[in-house]
Amino acid sequence: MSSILFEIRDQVAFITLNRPEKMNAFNREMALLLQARLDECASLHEVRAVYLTGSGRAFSAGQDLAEVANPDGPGMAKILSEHYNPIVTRIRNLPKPVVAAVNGVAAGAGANLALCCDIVLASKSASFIQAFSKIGLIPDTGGTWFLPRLVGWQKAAGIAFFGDKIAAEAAEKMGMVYAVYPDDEFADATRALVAVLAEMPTRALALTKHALNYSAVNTLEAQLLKEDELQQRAAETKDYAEGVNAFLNKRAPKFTGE
Ligand code: LHQ
Repeated sequence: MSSILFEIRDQVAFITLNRPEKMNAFNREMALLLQARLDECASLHEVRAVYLTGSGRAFSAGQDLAEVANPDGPGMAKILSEHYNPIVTRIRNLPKPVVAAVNGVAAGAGANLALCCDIVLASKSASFIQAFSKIGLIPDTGGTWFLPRLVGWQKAAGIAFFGDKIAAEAAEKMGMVYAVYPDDEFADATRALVAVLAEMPTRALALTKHALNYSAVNTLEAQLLKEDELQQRAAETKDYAEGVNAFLNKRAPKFTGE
């Protein structure tokens, strides 16, 4: 069985981290497979949203620590530059919404993989652990970039230093998570939400994502200019024409992602 499951259904690419006996911890094979699947998501026109989840009771426990301990394993610098960093940049640059459906514990690089997605949804029993400090490491996989932006500097420092388990509802209150669902409703509710995203004006969502990426580093003046440029591009899409036409004719729009 592959360590990454991949299925396209109703314009959504469903990606499942699939090493349940290891809490979906990442080894090299799984990281490279995830990169390849994200590339497919970017290139396939039929994919208009991505849904990332874990199989079994975890989302992901981060790096497979047995692989790091193995003297024949890939080594620290290689692991970050070849495994995780390319995953984060692929997700942030993917011109489609990426939903992290955090079905259980998300620890270490697994937590920060979730946090780099566009929308983070969690089941009530899910949790987030910046496990790094417990083993003498620093938050990686973009954690030191995303965490302070999501929860503010003070909470980010506390979460990173103490490495405490943050329950889904607390994570939602802090701004790490968009919504939390009861465990027995989680799969249906999150699939319904990604289905909505897949029928939205994909180009506009991609341009919104692009603008949000810039907002994290831009001045207000530069961001206003960026909005001018991106809004012009949005206005040139078929979906914009369809949206306005549908509104004026008092009918539901039918967006195609063009
Ligand atoms: C695991 C793991 C795991 C291997 C559970 N590896 N087997 C980047 C670059 C280079 C180097 C290092 O790291 C990084 C980034 C990182 O991600 S560093 C952080 C790595 N992750 C952690 O430190 C988390 C370690 N895991 C845990 O703290 C717990 O397992 C959690 C809280 C995730 C779950 O706890 P439990 O629900 O009590 O489950 P468990 O501990 O019993 O785990 C179940 C099995 O999964 C167990 O195997 P076993 O054969 O005994 O049943 C664990 O050994 C295995 N597992 N995480 N990261």
